[in-house]
Formats: sequence, structure tokens, C-alpha cells
Amino acid sequence: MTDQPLVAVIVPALNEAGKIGRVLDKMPRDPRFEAIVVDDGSTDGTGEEARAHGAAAVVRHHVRGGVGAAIRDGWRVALDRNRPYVALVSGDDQHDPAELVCAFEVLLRDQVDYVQGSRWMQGGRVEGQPGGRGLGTRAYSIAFSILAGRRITDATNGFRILRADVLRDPGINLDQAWLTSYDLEPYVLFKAIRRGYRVAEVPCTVRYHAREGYTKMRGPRDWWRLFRPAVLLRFGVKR
Ligand SMILES: Nc1nc2c(ncn2[C@@H]2O[C@H](COP(=O)(O)OP(=O)(O)OP(=O)(O)O)[C@@H](O)[C@H]2O)c(=O)[nH]1
Ligand SMILES: [Mg+2]
Repeated sequence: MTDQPLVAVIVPALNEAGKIGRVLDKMPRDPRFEAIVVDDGSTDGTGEEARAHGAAAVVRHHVRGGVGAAIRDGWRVALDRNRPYVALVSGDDQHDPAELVCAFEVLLRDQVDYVQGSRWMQGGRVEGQPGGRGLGTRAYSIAFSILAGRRITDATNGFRILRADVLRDPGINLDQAWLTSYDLEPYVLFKAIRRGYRVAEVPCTVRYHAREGYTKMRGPRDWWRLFRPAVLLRFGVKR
């Protein structure tokens, strides 16, 4: 037995001062978990707030690299630390990191490789959702499921926990230049399914803070980034 954490929870954050501390305060009070925040060129003190609220590490990008680049760098730190499991939650306080405990139990109990959070399955919750988001994320999930060949009820949801070995699979190449934005997460989910990893879903909470701003997504270009991994991988344009 070792007293090292088992799960590195990656938290990408771009200008999330005021929220990143709340995210970290909700991390499981459980030594199996550690938080690694990737501060992607923030100009508002996000990194300092993360340190003050107990992040085990803060990776700082001096120039904004994008959410995919941030997650990739966080996962790399997790692999360097030899953590056997990695997780992901949003830095804008949309998830409840305490729910990772239950997701981790499911991963261990059901011996699956990848657990994806879902606001849309039974037991899942969504609060303060802006108009159109519900329809958009459900429609996205249907299209993603058809392309992936497996039903995923909430494919855009950033709440995930997986075995680190999935990221070491030579058939899953995180280092591609087109994966620096919203594309990285659906890329990994799609690949995990197609490469035969055992994928399960767990209910989780998604909360939108309308008054404080809840998204950095900007229009159709970012939706396409979210969508393109499934299309490009399905039709063999990308690998
Ligand atoms: N590191 C980094 N993080 C980003 C960037 N853009 C967004 N993020 C972070 O990634 C997380 C999710 O970004 P959002 O733009 O809110 O997207 P989302 O939460 O997946 O989706 P919605 O909020 O439902 O639109 C937040 O913690 C952001 O701070 C970026 O360019 N770099
Ligand atoms: Mg958001």
C-alpha cells in the first residue's frame, strides 16, 4: 500500500477567479483524490486562488493554449506522477467534484475503464440551464452515439474518470495539433469506445451560473470543434 493519491483530477481553467476556489472546496475530502489545475494564461488570479484552495499542483500556461491543450497537459502531469486514474471536472463550477467518489466506486466495482457523467440519465440533475442548451446537448449526444455505435446520453459532459492506461494506448494520440480546443474530450471518449474499452455512465449534476458567465464557447465554430472528432474519426479522416 502507498499513501499516494490514486486519482488525479484535472481542472482546466481560464479566468475562473471566484469559481475555481469553489470547485476546489468541493473536491472529495478523501486522500485518494488530488486536484491538478491547469491555468491557461488567466489574467485574473485563477492560479493563486487555486493554490490557496488546496490544488496539489497548478500548471501555468503563459499563453492561452485552449481547453484541450490544458487538459492534455494536466493528464501528462498525472501520468508523470504515476496516478493510475485520472478524472476531469470543469473549472467554472459546473460540476460537483464530490460526485467523483461515486463515479470512482462504479469504475472499480464494475471493472470498467472509463466512466462518463450524465445529466440526462436517471438520477442526473441540471440547474439553471440556459435556453437551447438542453436540446443542443441531447441532439449532440444522439449524433455522437450513432457515429460511435454506442448510446451515450450526455457526450459533451466534461465530468469523467478513467484508467490512466487508456491515455497510454498508442492508438489514442492526444498530441495532435487539431485537438487543442473542445475537441480533445470527445476525441478520447470516441476512441475509448471504438477501441473496445469498457465505458459506463453515471448520473451527475450540471449547474449553470448564468449571472457569472458559464461558458467560453463562441458560436458555431466551437460547436463544430466539439462535434468534429466523431465525424472525422468515423470517416477515417483523422486517427
Ligand atoms: N485552460 C483553458 N480552459 C478553458 C479554455 N476555454 C475554456 N476553458 C475552461 O474549460 C472549462 C469548460 O469551458 P466552458 O467554455 O465553460 O465549456 P463547457 O463547460 O464544457 O461547456 P458549457 O459551459 O456547457 O458551454 C472551464 O473551466 C473553462 O475555464 C481555454 O482556452 N483554456
Ligand atoms: Mg462551462
